[in-house]
Amino acid sequence: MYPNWIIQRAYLTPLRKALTYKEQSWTFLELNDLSSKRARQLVGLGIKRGDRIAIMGPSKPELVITMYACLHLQCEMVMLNRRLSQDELGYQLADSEAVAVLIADEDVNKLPANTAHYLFSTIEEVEEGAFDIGKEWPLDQTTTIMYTSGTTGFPKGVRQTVGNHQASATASVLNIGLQADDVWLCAVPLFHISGFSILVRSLLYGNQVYLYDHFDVEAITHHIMNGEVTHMSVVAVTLERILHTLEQHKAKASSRFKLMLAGGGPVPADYLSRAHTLNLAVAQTYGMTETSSQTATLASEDAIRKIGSAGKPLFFNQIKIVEPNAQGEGEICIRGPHVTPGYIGRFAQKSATRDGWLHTGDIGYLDEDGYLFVIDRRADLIISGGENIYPAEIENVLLMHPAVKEAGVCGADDKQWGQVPVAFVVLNEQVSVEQLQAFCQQRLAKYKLPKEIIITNSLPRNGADKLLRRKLLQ
Ligand code: S0N
Ligand code: AMP
Ligand code: MG
Ligand code: MG
Repeated sequence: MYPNWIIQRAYLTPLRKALTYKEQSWTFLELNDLSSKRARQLVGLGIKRGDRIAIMGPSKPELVITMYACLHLQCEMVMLNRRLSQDELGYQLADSEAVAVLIADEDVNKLPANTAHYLFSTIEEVEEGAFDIGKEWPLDQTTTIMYTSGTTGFPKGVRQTVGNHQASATASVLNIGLQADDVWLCAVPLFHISGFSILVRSLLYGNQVYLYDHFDVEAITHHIMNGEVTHMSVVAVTLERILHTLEQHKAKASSRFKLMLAGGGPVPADYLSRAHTLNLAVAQTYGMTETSSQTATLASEDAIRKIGSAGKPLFFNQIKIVEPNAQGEGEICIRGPHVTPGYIGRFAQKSATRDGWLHTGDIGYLDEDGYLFVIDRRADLIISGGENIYPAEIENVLLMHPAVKEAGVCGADDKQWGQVPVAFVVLNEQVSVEQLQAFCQQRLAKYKLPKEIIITNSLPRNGADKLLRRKLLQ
């Protein structure tokens, strides 16, 4: 058993700043008090220890307090992505069988019609129920469930346990180091592991989180220039926005700023060289939902010497390349205490690992010094601004339209988002591209909408009739 992170942190460093949002800050003691009260209010609503609860809201203190309340109740939190369509959210709510949905007032219209829910503003007014907050947690307790799309187009709910998060945060600090006055700027969504792992690190390390509910590039770049924050997590698109803003201001990163963790997809080498010129330390990292954030991270001193690499595994983690070709390139497999024990819902029976190894489907190699290079992503995965899109998700929707006989989707390079999806369809009756777009709009998150839908006579297939997505754009 391990101590309840929130209680333990409030005991160890009660008066340290834990969270800053806009002009306001909270200490660890205050967050513990507020979240304990919120936990008892949830009990007042009938929520019980261990219940599976879905949560959605923008990255504001209310969301952090609600999440910490659920941690106190040892609930399994299903983290809903605010960008999803009602259909997509409906799928996750049904698949997860969450017994309650807790939602920020401003997000309530995103829920499918007739979804029972509790508004944050309602919960705040509820009378507290009696509840003994658990002081200890077992390692195998599921804390968070994050949906990540799959090759079939049906998203899988990934379990992340107390043990997964603790191992991830511990391995991160063994690699990056820590000082008491470090401040991690969080402008990645808390519903992704990129964001939630920042909260976990804060609780385990006792450092402050500077929270943003949207990507305010001017304000964020000024914190980096002034050294008001020391760490930050970014994806390629947000890294580029910061580089561009620093360049515009003819400014450099403060020497007090220590490290930017850049992940969620490949980072163009050009960004890394520009960062170097701007005095901005960037560590490329390879991480995923199934591994509760980083598996490998490149030390910033190697950023230029090993440009393009995602680094070496963190201390507890192992990486092996399976079935390598003559160049040593093969499937990246991962083992470690940060790897998920498995999925929920329709994929509950699917094992996440084989002989203890997570087969990622990503292709890469380890160079002669043991540095990981990721060269290709699993199952034609498209990454747009750090959000994953599986071609099958879009193809499945297009195929639901009666006029569509065949559909194929692939990623096209895009200046703004890195990649965007493009669709090719073969029709069996007349339909306009606009009608197909409207059909998709009702069913898919905005970032998944094909930038273009191209009507064609046939799709490229191999001898076994398998769609060759990579040939679509040729
Ligand atoms: C890039 C972001 C910030 C863009 O959001 P922005 O600028 O605030 O846009 P909005 O105002 O919300 O919307 C404006 C228009 O743009 C469209 N849009 C928004 N986002 C996207 C997108 N990604 N792709 C395409 N279009 C997008 C909107 O639809 C809207 O359109 P219109 O105008 O038509 O209405 C935002 O997307 C963002 O925050 N992205 C990052 C998400 C993220 O964190 N991904 C990582 C997920 N992976 C992991 O968590 C595992 C890896 C990991 O753990 C990690 C990753 C990074 C760093 C560290 C780690 C770690 O290991 O710890
Ligand atoms: P997710 O499960 O949404 O977090 O997505 C994880 C996936 O993002 C990985 O399986 C990779 O395909 C991709 N990815 C993450 N980090 C990198 C990286 N450094 N380089 C290339 N692809 C990455
Ligand atoms: Mg994902
Ligand atoms: Mg915005």
